Amino acid sequence: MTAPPFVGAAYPGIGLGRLVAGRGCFLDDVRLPQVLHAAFVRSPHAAARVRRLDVGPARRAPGVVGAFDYRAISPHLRAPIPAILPHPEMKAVIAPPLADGIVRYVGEPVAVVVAASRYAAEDAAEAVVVEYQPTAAVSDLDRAVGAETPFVHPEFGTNVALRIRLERGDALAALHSAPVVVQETLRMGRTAAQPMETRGIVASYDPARGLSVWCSTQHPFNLKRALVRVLGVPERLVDVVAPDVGGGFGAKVMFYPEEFVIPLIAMQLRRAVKWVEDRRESFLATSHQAEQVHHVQLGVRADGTILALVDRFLHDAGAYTPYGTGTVFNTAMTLPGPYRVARCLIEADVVYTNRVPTTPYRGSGRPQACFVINRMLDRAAHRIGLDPVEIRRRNLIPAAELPYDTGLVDRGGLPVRYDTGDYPAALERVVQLARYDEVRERQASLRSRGRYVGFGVACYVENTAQRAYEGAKIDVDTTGAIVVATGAASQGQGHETTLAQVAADVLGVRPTDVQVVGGDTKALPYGVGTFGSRTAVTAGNAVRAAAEAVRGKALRLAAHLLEASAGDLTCAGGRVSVRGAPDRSVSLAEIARAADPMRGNLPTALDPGLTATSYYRAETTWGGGAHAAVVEVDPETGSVHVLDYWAVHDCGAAINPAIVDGQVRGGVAQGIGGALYEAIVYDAGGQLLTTTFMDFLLPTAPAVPSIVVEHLRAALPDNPLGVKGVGEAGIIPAAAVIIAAIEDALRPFAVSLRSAPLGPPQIVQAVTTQDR
Ligand code: MCN
Repeated sequence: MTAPPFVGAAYPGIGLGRLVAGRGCFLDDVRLPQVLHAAFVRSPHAAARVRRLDVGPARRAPGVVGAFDYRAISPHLRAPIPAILPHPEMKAVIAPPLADGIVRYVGEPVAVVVAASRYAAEDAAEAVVVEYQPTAAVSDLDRAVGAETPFVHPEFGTNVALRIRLERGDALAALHSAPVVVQETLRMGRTAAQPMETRGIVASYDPARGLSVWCSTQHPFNLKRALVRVLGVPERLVDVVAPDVGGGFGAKVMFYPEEFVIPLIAMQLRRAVKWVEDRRESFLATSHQAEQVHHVQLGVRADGTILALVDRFLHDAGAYTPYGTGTVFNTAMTLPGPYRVARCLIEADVVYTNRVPTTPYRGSGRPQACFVINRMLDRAAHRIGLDPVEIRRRNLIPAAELPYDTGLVDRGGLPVRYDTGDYPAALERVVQLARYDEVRERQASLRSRGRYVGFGVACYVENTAQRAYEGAKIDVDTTGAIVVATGAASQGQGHETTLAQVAADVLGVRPTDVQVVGGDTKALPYGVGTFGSRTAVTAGNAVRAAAEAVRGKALRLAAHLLEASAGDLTCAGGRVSVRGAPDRSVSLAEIARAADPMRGNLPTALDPGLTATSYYRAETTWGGGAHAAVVEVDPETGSVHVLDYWAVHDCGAAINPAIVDGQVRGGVAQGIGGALYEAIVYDAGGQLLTTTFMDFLLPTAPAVPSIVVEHLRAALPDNPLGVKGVGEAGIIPAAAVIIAAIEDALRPFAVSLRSAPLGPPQIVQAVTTQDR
């Protein structure tokens, strides 16, 4: 019998396969002795002054060890919570960890109680006395910029936190003289990532060992830096670990109040403290995706060629701006998509409302941009009697024109330049896969029998790994175990497989021989985290560079041990051998032992240890592709059945095609959710009405068709692995495709669809009012 691989077998609870075997370690699995449990008191009002707050009754409740409000924690705060991507011109407000006399959204944390059990903490939280004086709330994005609106932050005298303007050429003049102009108000609503695992944090403190934090976060290294700043603890005394994270989808990127309150209380009480968000709390306290409303005009020639795009849009920040910018720039700079738009004017207002703050959600602003440009192309095509595929053909940037300068700039003021891609090839392939001609024939024949099927298509671009960096450290220990440490913790993206593959390829071992540790700040000096479809590019290339350095050192040491020249050696099967003389070889374990300066056989020119650390700083690389779908709509009930879905995408070289397929399919499923089901709804008073999965619908298995995914490998981007990101690619065009397909199905009813998500009531209304 061959020996089992090191990973997973020797160390239960780590390694590949543990998640499917139920041996993962998620946040709630982190169980520390004598841990206390926290429950937060949250605002029931969208806008109010706190007239009186008394945590005394909670302190006296059974099992309670402490109860805290802002006054109790503020003396221990050394700095405000930092923004992730601050913008110098933004009227930014980041909430303190607990409300300081004013609340600005339903769910804002006001006080916290810690007790021996979660039950005791929840009961005692109800005993906290809070008297609120409600004030007028801004619950609606459109009205937030109206004349009579109250202000979320009155000190600014406006609800507009930031206005951005991107411009190429004289778009207004071009629009004015365009023979055909289509105009629309398009909307994509608020939604929220719904990771299977909600947020949570455990902190323990010991004055000698410092602060140890486990957090269900996408950003462990940044969280460590923020904790150092906010709590004033020296860096060497703070560790953050992101254990297994059960989904993040962007919502676990930002810094949340609880992530500072819990460590602070652990330090005050010198006890371990744990808080795990429940689902209702997650709706109320975890960031949402911003609603956007676009007032857009597209001018085209009679043949459908784009002349000008003018878009003014509102982007809902919610009550605070803890993230800074990012999403709104993503929308603005990707609005032209893969189409040649010689003149455009894009203005966006980031607007405060009394709702949960918004931060990036998978796609981060690009699905909205894709929705807008593709909806407008469909409109223009319909107006001039052109096929929706044909209008795209006439406007896509040809592969020969890449790299292509869009004339726009990103949030750092740098030019937006599509590096590589073949957008027309993606469109042609998706149309071919869909058998477009047959779809039209089937549509006509079904229509004659009273069944309504429709076809939708959309093309997209995605800035991946936008000027991002990541680190990787590889250690081969004296048993031959290979550990790759990186800041890029996984939330389900399969990094343990793909990064192991990259290291294994270089080191000549099996991927199962490599253990990947993501998101442990003790393992690496400078790491970042996982977001913005960056890990393949950043961590992938950092792992490759570190593995090459380790391999180089292994060859040099082996040359010394085998008395051979390094150039004559090969690295395969976990051993370094002399080419042509396989019996003259040493294992990686033997080499690592030789690299031990105490007991080994280390030439003086080499540093000890079979280890290397590398950092990779990426240039933005642009993914892209085309998706298409066929849906059937019942005009009487408004129900939509997605019959077929095709996705053709370019992410450069795929490290692991099966994982890439999974990422694309998962993204499409989420996009179908965003098109048909998932809506965060507030009432006029700013109360959140969707706080359970009965109210907020997620797509279930029957709602997601089998999705055909094809990888298009255009020219490879300029990084050693030749990879682009793909984690968000699937979601970007999905809403544009589905809504277009519904509109196409309902063509006999002459409906114009302008928003997502669209549920049955909205579809029936569009049919019955023949909304044009
Ligand atoms: N990959 C590959 N070849 C490529 C590109 C990527 O094999 N050319 C692999 C990567 O090695 C990685 C996966 O595909 O295992 C995704 O890679 P990448 O595009 O680099 O994205 P990240 O790993 O940085 O993941 C972030 C991205 C984002 S921004 C969101 S949001 C998202 C997503 O990934 N959230 C997810 N996918 C998710 N998938 C799951 N299951 N859960 C989430 O929360």
